[in-house]
Amino acid sequence: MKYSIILPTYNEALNISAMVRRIRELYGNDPEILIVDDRSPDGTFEQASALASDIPNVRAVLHDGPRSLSASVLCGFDRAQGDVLFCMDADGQHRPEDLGRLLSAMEHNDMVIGSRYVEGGGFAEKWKFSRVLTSRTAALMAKLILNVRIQDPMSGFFAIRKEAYEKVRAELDPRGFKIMLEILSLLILLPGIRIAETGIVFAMRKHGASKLSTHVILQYLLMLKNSFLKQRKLKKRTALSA
Ligand SMILES: Nc1nc2c(ncn2[C@@H]2O[C@H](COP(=O)(O)OP(=O)(O)O)[C@@H](O)[C@H]2O)c(=O)[nH]1
Ligand SMILES: [Mg+2]
Repeated sequence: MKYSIILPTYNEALNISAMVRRIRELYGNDPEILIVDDRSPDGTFEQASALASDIPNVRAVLHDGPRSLSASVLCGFDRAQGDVLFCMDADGQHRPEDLGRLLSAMEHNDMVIGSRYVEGGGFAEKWKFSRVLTSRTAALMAKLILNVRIQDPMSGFFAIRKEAYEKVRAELDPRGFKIMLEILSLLILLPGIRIAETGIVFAMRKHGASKLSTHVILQYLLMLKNSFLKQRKLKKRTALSA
């Protein structure tokens, strides 16, 4: 199976080389690796370009337009050449060790979600109770509002078949930061789509700081509302064509 790994970056100059090195230690030349940088001021793109010129199958892409995590992931997915597309954080929180299990699960599925809350999943180091509570509440809201029956729709570590991605591509909002959940909320409405969850262990960020700010909660609520409306539109369209 030809697969591509998309690593969105914003100020990950201290993490990106180690991440690419580790992926290659485990999987060699098999995956295409696309680093999609958002014009980081810390020199991440220069690092990514150096990696791309030294290593086969590594590509450095500069995302233009307003800075956005979702738009960067979409930019990577659109350019990737693999039949299976992975999305992973570049800061060390998503472990390359777990990718192999997601890849195996992709043999029989259209989308595989890396989950901290199923067997084999968890946290490498104890997370603050308040953070786990926020993550669980966000997941519960996604379940209630979007009917997404997945334990960990917030993990951000996932794989999808390019074919399945293309079916929902036109509906995706490039402004957000939870692209996995957005894709999932639309894919569950399509007939015959197989989705699975596989355990992943969330590690601590290696260097630097999280890019998420306080208004993410508001952004998240807006995203739920918009995804809910999109689901309604898609359901109506499907009912009309049935
Ligand atoms: N291209 C791009 N990458 C981003 C942006 N925000 C975050 N990232 C990357 O997305 C991944 C997850 O972001 P992070 O800040 O660690 O989120 P957290 O783990 O939820 O705290 C990391 O690889 C970041 O460098 C952005 O606006 N654009
Ligand atoms: Mg992180």
